[in-house]
Amino acid sequence: MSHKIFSHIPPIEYKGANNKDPMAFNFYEAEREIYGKTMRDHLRFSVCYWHSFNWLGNDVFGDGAFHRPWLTGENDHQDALHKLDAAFDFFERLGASFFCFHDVDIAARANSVKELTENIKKISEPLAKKMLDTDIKLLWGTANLFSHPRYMAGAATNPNPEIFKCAAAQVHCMLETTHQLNGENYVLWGGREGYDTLLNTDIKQELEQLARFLSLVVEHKHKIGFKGTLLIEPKPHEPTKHQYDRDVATVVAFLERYDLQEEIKLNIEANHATMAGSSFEHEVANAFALDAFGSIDINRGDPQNGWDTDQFHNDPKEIALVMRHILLNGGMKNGGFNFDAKLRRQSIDADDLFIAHIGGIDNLARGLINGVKLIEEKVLNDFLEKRYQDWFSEEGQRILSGELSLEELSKFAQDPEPTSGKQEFLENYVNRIIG
Ligand SMILES: [Mn+2]
Repeated sequence: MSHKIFSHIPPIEYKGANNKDPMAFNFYEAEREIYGKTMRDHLRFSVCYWHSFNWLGNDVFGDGAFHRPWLTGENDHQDALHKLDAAFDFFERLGASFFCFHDVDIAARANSVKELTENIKKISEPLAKKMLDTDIKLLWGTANLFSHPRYMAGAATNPNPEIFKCAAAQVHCMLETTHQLNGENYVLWGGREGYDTLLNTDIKQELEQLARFLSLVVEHKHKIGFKGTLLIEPKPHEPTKHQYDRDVATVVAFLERYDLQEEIKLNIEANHATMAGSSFEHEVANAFALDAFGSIDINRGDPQNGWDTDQFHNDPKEIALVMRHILLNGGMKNGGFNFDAKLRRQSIDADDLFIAHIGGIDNLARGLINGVKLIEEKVLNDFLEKRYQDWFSEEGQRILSGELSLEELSKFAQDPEPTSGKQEFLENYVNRIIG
């Protein structure tokens, strides 16, 4: 069939660190065991439908540049079936265990919310069969509440409750679909849950609406018995000037205010972290510190611009540092690394989609290996332990437990000898280890 554009590509295999075949893994050995778990189970990487199968390479200035035979422009059920075939063909050749999709990615184009629900139902059956035949699982499902013009002023935070109802209908459908497909998580990305100007926006009102919406989703999750985790994906801006879910700390504070912190965790996207002025490592470490870690959308931005370029991540050092936090906190649970990343517009060959993912997967595998090295050598952990050890003394514990008042502490205060933070030593050490 004309849509089999990957048929010339053999399954991607591990060929060793020194192999020069660009269509092979240098680091990712799916069955290699680390800490009693295979690399496959550590990484739980996922391919996303939207960038890889639903996008023609168009940008705000230019038209589609890619050859994607299943995107005919009709966007009907037949196209959806072709896309399904192509996507699973790709997942299998790559060796992916997981994928992710929005409602609109997988189904035929619809003119109404009701029609979208019908189209989702229609594609769900062949999709479930593909998953069963290939043993490829759904890392998470989500609803697109930002592309359709009805959502121009937000979905849950829209000034019009009729739009809130449309968003409710989409999430209702996708939460149930995700549940039926045994999805491991459900993600809510509030692309337009924010504002373009405060001149037309009531923040307090909109936050109340957002909290109500999330509470409804939580309630329905329990009603249908969905066991996966609900995840919010923080992003500071783009498409709106300001988004309410701007970063990990902001979302956690919001969830605590509305008593949702036990029900909703976070899907941290690497480039959203950098857009928020933090590092990816910071957002992951902060999510663990605040007991809110869920999953990761792995990508990167471009150091020379501030927008969301969604490039494939290619910095193994950053992954090693992130992996260290994940491993120290018990590893990935039902989250994973979803490649929310897209090709550059000039990468028009079918091979390019493989090469991009191979690089991304190898980068994660290399980061995992180096993250383990950072833990096993114990230099960082020993340093941290020593740095905070006085807090574990009897007096340190009395301060933390609240036994000592401000007045009592002021009586005992005396100037200690200063100690070095050793930042350069630690940086040099990390560079030496992960080279
Ligand atoms: Mn994302």
